[in-house]
Amino acid sequence: MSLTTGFTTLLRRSVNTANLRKKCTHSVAIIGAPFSKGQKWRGVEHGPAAIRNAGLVERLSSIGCNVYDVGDLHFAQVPNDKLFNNTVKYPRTVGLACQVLADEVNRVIEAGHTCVTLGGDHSLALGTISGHAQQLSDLCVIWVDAHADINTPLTTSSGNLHGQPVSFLLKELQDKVPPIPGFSWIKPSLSTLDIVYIGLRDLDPAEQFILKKYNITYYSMRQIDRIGIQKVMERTFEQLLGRRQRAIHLSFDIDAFDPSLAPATGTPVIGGLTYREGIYITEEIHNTGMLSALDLVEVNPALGVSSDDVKATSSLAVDVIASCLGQTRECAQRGIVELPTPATAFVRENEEQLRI
Ligand SMILES: [Mn+2]
Repeated sequence: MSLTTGFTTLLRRSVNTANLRKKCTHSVAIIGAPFSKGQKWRGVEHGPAAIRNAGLVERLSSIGCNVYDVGDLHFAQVPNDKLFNNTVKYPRTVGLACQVLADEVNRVIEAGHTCVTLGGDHSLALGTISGHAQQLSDLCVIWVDAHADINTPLTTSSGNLHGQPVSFLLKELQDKVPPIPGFSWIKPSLSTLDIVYIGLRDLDPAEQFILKKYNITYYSMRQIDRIGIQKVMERTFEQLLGRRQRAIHLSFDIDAFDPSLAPATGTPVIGGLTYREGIYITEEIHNTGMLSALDLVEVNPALGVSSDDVKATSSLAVDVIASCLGQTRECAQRGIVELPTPATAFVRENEEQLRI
């Protein structure tokens, strides 16, 4: 272990201790963001309902969270929303939805909740991260995804904005991002050192160029195979939290998982995270005590082949969120303070029956 790693571990331990009490009274706000215009498939707007139906609120309550479900936001479709540059689809509609969402996230964070946003497609992260940064400008981002979602409006081949949100957020990229209708309200809030990708395995050529040229840290599936998820998380925290403790924004695309685990999603890519790798990531993020907002996006109940596919994908989403918020595979020791003994367990009536 290097000196820096040792120091980081020490720092993280002290934060954990400081947050132990906070965990018991953890307040979590859930925002439903039923939005689909950042990509081509219908159905992803039903993601929030699918995740709620898989028992999200009950699960979070059962692990000790105080849950405030603010319900689903309403997103208007802007009329005559023409292509930008003959390529980028629904710019005004996506821009407006993200603005509405940013305001809500801002409000929820200001009120002191941990903010959970249920997507919806990944273009929404532009709104959640912007809104989060309006309250906590020093935040960092962990982006768990099969894709980097970092095309610019000038490099995208599909024109879908769910493949572009990161390019709008990075300060260093702004001379490459044209002003597009619907997005004038956005202030880029991140530097390239403030974001780490995990799970990548399907990158466009321009995205590869951007990651390399701007020296953005990413742990691809190959890298996870090479060094293991434990090292990946250690290095991630060393980069993002090693110098100072600050809020984490986790943007989790369900397609980071292998499609065998999360089949109901729009852009599945074979060779993704195992269940254990995904849950390890979220457990470690919880253990930092610094998670302030998380997005769970791209669950599309219309795309499962069977209802089992949809159930598997939605309950995986619930597991990810719960594990971000304290559900653990370790002994949690909740509720029970003492084991029952025969003396305390039997009521008098039973005792009498035993005598007979
Ligand atoms: Mn994504």
